[in-house]
Amino acid sequence: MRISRWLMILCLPAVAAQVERRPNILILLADDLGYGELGCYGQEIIRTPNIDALASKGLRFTDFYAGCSVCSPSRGVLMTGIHAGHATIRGNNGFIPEDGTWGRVALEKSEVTLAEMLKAAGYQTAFIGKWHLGIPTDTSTWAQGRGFDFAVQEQWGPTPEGGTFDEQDHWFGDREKMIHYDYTQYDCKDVFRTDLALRFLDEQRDPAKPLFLFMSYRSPHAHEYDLRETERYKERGWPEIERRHAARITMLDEQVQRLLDKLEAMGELDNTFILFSSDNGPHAEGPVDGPKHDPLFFQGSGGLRGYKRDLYEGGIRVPGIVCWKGKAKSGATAHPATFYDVMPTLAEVAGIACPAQSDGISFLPEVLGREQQQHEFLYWEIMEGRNALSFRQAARMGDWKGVRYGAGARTQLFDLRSDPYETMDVAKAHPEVVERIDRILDTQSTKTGHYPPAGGGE
Ligand SMILES: [Ca+2]
Repeated sequence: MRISRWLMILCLPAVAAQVERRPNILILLADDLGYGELGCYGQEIIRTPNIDALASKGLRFTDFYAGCSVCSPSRGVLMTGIHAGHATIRGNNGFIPEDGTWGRVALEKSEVTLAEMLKAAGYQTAFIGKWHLGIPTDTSTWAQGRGFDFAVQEQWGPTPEGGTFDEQDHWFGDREKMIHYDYTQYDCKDVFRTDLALRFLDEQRDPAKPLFLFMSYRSPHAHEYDLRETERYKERGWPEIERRHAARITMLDEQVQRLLDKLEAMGELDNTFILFSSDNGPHAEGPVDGPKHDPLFFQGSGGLRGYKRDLYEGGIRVPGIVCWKGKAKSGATAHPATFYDVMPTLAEVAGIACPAQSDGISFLPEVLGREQQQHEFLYWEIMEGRNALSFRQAARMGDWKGVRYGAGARTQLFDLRSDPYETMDVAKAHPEVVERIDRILDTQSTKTGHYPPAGGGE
């Protein structure tokens, strides 16, 4: 009797703590990784066994979409749950009316970030890697200023002191400490970032709180020119830029596993909701004066039309893998979901209300095998240049996909069910569908001085 009472006293608080403890949340975001660049999405050359294994244990979305087709706006949509037509950031650079120039635009302080939402719910929040949502000269717009307790951020552009940030430098918090990334010390930048994550978990993890960790990787973006690694795929005899491209993806795959192994060793993995994705489709870029990566070399878009900056499927449809041990169903789903669904999804995972700003619908029911609410439509837009032709819009409504290239341009229409590669514009045959899509495209883009739809600013 005495022993059992002692056992009860010993066990009860632990059980209660387990029940109360919200799940950890881990976002793994690749940079410019195409729909077809993982084995689990049909890639036959580049090896990604660890991410493939993750997908086999969880749910693989076949129709998962980034927030936009280029870095900043896509990441802004992910971080705020607001679609690109309502978002503050709609291109990597925006028009700055105050001085008539084009430059970086930061998330508005009125827009709640994922980190702010989860921090308010008691999470320890951590960010490592590429932020791309702030103004270089204003650290209040950096990750540390937007809800992350711990942040190490790669930064480039002008410094407040009138200099230029070295893109290899990674800054802790509010510029209180800098670590220079030296490629001769690591096989690639994502190894360095994973080392930072493991050190954070060893030294600064607060076990009393659930964890939100956002790993914002570099691979396979073209801007990592210098690479110590020289061995992977050497025997294939490919052009060096293609060998490096494949090697970076395989190394990213290895780094994901290192992090998962660490979380498992800490006993944190089982109660972790994991989302793996990419911020946009594959690129066709390389060093300024060097050869460019050919996205067809490995069929990076998986055959989908278009690449980074396109609003055809190849620019926006990306890998989307969710794993949550014992909870997420396994297999594949064709439920169309997108970056602005992530905020309501994570709010539901954490058991909290989603900020009203979000345009998204939680896809957690789909992950858990329950009845899933569908979108009436999905919407994207991008303003990457400085004239009306640079303004692009797209909407998906069921299997219909409408695309407009240029402000005021005619809407192209594709039937994704019969034509997933968007080869046949069937707008003329379906004027009633075009009319419905046009209504979406005409109403979903709110006005913003940073991205005037008719261009201008020059
Ligand atoms: Ca990107």
